Amino acid sequence: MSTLIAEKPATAEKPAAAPAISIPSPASPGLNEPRKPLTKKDLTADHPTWCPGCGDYSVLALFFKLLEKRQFAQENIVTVSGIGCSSRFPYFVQGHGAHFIHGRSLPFASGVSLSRPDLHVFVFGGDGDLFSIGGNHFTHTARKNIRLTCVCMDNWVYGLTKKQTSPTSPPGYKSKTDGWGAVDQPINPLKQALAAGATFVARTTHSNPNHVLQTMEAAMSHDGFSFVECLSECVEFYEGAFDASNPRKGGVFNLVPTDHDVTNEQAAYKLASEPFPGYFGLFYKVSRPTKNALEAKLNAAQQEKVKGLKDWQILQKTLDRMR
Ligand SMILES: Cc1ncc(C[n+]2csc(CCOP(=O)(O)OP(=O)(O)O)c2C)c(N)n1
Ligand code: SF4
Ligand SMILES: [Mg+2]
Repeated sequence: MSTLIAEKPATAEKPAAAPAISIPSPASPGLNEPRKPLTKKDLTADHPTWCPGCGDYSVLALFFKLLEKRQFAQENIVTVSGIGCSSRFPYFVQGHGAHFIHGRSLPFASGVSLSRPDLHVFVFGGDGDLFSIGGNHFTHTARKNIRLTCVCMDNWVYGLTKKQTSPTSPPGYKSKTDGWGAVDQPINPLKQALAAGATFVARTTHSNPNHVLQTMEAAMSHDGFSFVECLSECVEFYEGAFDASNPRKGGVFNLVPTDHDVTNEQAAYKLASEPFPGYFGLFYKVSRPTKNALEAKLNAAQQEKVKGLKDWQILQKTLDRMR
């Protein structure tokens, strides 16, 4: 007899209360059944709301491809962002996520990374979000070598707020904030990451899908703060910005030379200084203890000291020390 069909009691007694634990329906897999492979369909949340032709679509599609390829447990994926067109990213991913305050994605993501070593933490953000209002947070997350992957979807403009000069806009770019053309020296995200102490620094472009996939995969496999600058064209407010890097538009796509030593910081800095379109690929990768590992060690040592004590006893010990 099926336990899923409620039977009428023979007597006038009240029917038994429903069990507190829900019984899985025949369609849902049991705990011991193998999981179905993760697909793009499982990972897709909302329909993206970017303008048709926006480079951000490629980045999202390739992120899905990466997750499908690596077959992470869906509940272990976290995407975090600030504010901007690119920062809408977490809305479109069916996993854990936060669309946080403008410029503050990295501190939020750092907390997640430090407290939950079982999660894969990805930050997606724009050039404005990560290098303007969030510039200070970028520096400190990089120097602390917090284990997460940060992808800057660089379009050289504030897209969401409709065409203001961003920290990466080139001199001469005419925007609503620089009607006569931008005059300020732009930030070079790669040099910024290197100088701050990032342990993985790479560059790619939305117009080369295989390269984006390879770069994101290498970044997420790195044990530390991995930074990827991904050119992502804003077709609405900066059309053609990256044509010089796209062979389909008459440009050139130069890979980082094969003899480049990725552990040589000065060499990486020099390569990153090349004028646009510059190089694409891995500029820098070194191994340095993460804050995650260092802090976990400290925590373990402290916990050892108070082993077996009740919370109030730990508190009492602390208060006694303060006397
Ligand atoms: C504290 C605060 N200041 C300003 C804004 C307005 N604002 C929203 S997004 C944005 C810039 C977005 O540019 P970017 O990070 O490059 O993202 P894009 O839209 O280009 O992808 C600004 C200035 C805000 N939301 N919050
Ligand atoms: S405004 Fe630009 S960055 Fe924003 S969705 Fe449209 S094309 Fe993309
Ligand atoms: Mg931008």
